[in-house]
Amino acid sequence: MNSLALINEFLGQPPNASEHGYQIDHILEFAHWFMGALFVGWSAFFVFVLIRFHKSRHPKADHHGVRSAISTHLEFSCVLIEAVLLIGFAIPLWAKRVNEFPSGQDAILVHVVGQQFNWTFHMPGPDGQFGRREIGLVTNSNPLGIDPNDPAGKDDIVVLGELHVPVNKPVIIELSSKDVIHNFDIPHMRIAADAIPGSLIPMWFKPIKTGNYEVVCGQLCGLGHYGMKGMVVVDSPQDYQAWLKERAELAGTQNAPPATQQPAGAGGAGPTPGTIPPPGAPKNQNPVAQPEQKPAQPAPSPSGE
Ligand SMILES: [Cu+2]
Repeated sequence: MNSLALINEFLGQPPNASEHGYQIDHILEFAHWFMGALFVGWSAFFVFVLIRFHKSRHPKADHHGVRSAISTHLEFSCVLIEAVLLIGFAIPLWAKRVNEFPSGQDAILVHVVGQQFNWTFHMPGPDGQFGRREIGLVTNSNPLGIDPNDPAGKDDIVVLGELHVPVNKPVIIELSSKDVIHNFDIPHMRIAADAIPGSLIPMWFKPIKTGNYEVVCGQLCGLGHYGMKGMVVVDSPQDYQAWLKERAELAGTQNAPPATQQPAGAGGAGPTPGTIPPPGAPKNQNPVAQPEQKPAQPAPSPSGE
């Protein structure tokens, strides 16, 4: 890191861990120094004016005012520098980020869904196909409402709060929200985008350093907003494969068809794989077997009502 970039560190920017991040950092670095110079310049000018035009030196107001054009030149220079910053650097970089997506074959594709107050990650599993999602199927044990009858969804991987990705491979995220507007922000990866209900927002990054990177919500989304955090773990390719295998095995048990559709004899005593509620869920709840249940409705009573 050069000494000029110290200003980013001083202002709390965490170290960059993504391929494109240095470009964002350069713009931020320049903008921060420029704003610092403006702050010092205008503050000095303010003090100068206070002294130069003090009442004791000008007992009577001068109706002609300032005759020198220097302040006009200064202001015009500021506008020019800001225009260059915006049109010359910021907009082209933004255009590159949103227009030049990596091709689907080289990239990891993840659906990220925000809700009050956590992030859920949805990966397609070994078949590479996302299962159908239906808001009416959302339950505590099926937070994304994956259709249990869709074969493409059987091997899907759904994880709450922690996403693993391999290093040096682009990650394409398709972002959405189940309730209000959130903002999916990974400060170390220099990316952030709003998660908007009803929209699928694409974004991407390429991690270049292994490690754990915090995900935060960048929009004030409710009382629990401060705790809406997650983690992106950038693994070595071997660690990533091991994680994927482990999650795929878990998915095989979690996304089993509803108990009512399992072959005779499959659902013996005790909970069947598809009906294990997540920790903390009401004990009598059997959401997978009741696909018509809406999330807003109260949990069924023990009588089966
Ligand atoms: Cu949020």
